[in-house]
Amino acid sequence: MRISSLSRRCFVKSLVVSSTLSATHTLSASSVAAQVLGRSPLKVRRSATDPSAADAVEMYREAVRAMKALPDSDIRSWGSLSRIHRDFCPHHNWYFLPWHRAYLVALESIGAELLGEPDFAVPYWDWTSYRQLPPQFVQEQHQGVENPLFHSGRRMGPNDTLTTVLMPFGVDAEQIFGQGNIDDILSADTFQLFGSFKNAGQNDTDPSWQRRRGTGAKLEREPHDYAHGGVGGDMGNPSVSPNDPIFYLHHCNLDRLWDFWNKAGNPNEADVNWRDFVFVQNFPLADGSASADVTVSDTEVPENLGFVYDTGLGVVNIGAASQNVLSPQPRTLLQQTFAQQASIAAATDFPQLATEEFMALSQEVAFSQERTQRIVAFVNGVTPPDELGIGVRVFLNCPYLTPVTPVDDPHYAGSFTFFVDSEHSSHGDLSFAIDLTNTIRRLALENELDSDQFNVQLVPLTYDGQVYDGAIEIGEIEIAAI
Ligand SMILES: [Cu+2]
Repeated sequence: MRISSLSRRCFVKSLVVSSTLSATHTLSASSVAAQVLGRSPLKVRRSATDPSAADAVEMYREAVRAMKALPDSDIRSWGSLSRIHRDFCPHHNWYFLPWHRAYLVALESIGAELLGEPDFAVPYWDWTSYRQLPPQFVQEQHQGVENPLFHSGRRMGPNDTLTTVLMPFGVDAEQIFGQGNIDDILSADTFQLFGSFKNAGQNDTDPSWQRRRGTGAKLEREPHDYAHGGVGGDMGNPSVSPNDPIFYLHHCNLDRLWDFWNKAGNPNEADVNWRDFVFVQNFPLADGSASADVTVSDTEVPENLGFVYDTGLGVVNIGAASQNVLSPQPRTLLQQTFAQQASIAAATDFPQLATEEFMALSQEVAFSQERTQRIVAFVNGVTPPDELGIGVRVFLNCPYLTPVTPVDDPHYAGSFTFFVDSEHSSHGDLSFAIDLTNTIRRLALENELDSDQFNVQLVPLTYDGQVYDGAIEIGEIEIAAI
């Protein structure tokens, strides 16, 4: 395992305690680094459901117990850590992955400190291979005392799987968490298509952009959002989701997929407004003395943060990012804006005429071997429903669509749900990116693609599989080659 000493130095340099702290609270760069970077050899994050990693789950159980035992005023306590997410978490924008990686590293450093176990590493919940909660999380008691990994109020009971909790919701868990969908997510060729899109208006690194909505890409929109809703209870609500100890294992698996995607040769975002962005004093240091700044580009390489995944050993090569600047392309090709927001009910059609040129381009993209472009539908300006537990299936050009058309229909393109609460969204600020490329290819092969229009169709459903008849407002639908 080689670690680039250069990147390590860069990380050390930029992870500084805010200068607003008094001198007595200022830590030297090297001690901050020692706390956050861990030590050599690197910690290994292992699968919580791998029987040989049972000790990792036991260590996590003890770390959670220790954090729950701290007074709430300690910035490392379980409640304080959860409130960091409530107060700072970015969702549905391009800081989603780096912010949650830094959050996991902070938790890991605190756990290592509290346990006196430098090897402490957060395990991950690989929902692709194991659709139940890991067994250590479902019993109220453990060895005669309260189990710190249990959390009351979950929708998902001890015998449930993501399949059984999502099926009534009209969602096929295999379509969301199955290897086929994960492979499709991993085949994204730009960072934003993989890890969610920036707010289109962002033109600097002002800290206010951290919480401004961009557009959720498939990784966030499907496995991320649906596991939150599927586990349910606090997990379904971004203000309190980290109260449930499964939260960190869920995010650890998303982080593992990001690492895997990078190690497969995909570079991160080259834009300086991503790379140079600073999460200001978001993350507590292991000794609880202060909270540190973290710069996005310093989160890119797990090895520099002191950990590796058991599935992704190897040296990452993402230095190419700066050479691989993607020229910003004009995105809008087909755009439909609704003067009054359109409200969806049952199965609602949004047909748009397309030029011959655009139809030709979309087929070229769909059949290209290189996959350097995608045809993506952006569903923008969405106001979520008042209730939790609503999802929307997206279909393309289906002539016989009804609310019960299944997701294995060739016209199906993807799903989105609402991991939001009133504190985390305002009117019309949600946006979802649905990759249409595979659906277009399928329909073209079966001669089911209309020659002059794309009809994006939205089907809202409730958790008990009924057509949702409340309002979900849509501001705009844009179809673009990106
Ligand atoms: Cu999350």
